[in-house]
Amino acid sequence: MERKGKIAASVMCAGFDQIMDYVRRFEEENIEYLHVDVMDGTFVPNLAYGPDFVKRLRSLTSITIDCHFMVDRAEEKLKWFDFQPGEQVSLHYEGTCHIQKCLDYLQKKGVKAMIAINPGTPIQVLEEVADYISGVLVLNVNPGFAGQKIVPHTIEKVGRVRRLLDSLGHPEVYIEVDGNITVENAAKLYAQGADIFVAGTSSIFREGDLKELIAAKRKAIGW
Ligand code: S6P
Ligand code: MG
Repeated sequence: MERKGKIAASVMCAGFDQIMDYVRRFEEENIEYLHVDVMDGTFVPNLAYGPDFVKRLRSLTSITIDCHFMVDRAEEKLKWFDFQPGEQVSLHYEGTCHIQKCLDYLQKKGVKAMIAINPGTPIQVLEEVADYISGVLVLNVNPGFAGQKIVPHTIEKVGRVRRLLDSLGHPEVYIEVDGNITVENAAKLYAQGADIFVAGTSSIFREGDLKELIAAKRKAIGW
């Protein structure tokens, strides 16, 4: 069966004065998701987008929001955001001791709840939450910043995650990959079973024609 990977364009990689120009281009190119990194300065050593930004962005585009929640105590901060049915939100396993409760809260709102795992986090943690998720976000870098190099073992880790989910009876749970997803890494991760590919400075926010950069990325992921 033909499997076409989807692209989640990372908003943090657009200069703040260029975000909406990029969003319009992404609409023309049918980019599937806008990846919005939320960082609280404690879970990761960086600060980024809050509830007002996400709300405004949602009102300005029809592209689905894909929110990557890199925060401590997600159980409190989640409630600050008015996530909508159909949107995608990934929560770090390492960021809350109430992961099942948070995922369940999102799923009950009709939000596609995802669990995110850092490069050093064992995949076995997925076993206890596989019934409460739509997807898994596998971090290919330690989160916090754009422009980092991939942690090598995270490529084959994606294959292990795919096989684990299948063995748990969840072939429908999809896998997103984030961090240094170059065209070359995208092809390798696609072969391991990844479904959604975050696009940042390594692929589309760089010198060159945006249409061509997107086409090259699509080609690597089954288009
Ligand atoms: C990193 C963040 C990512 C980046 C993205 C940047 O903490 O979660 O979503 O925005 O990885 O892409 P690149 O190609 O610069 O690594
Ligand atoms: Mg991210």
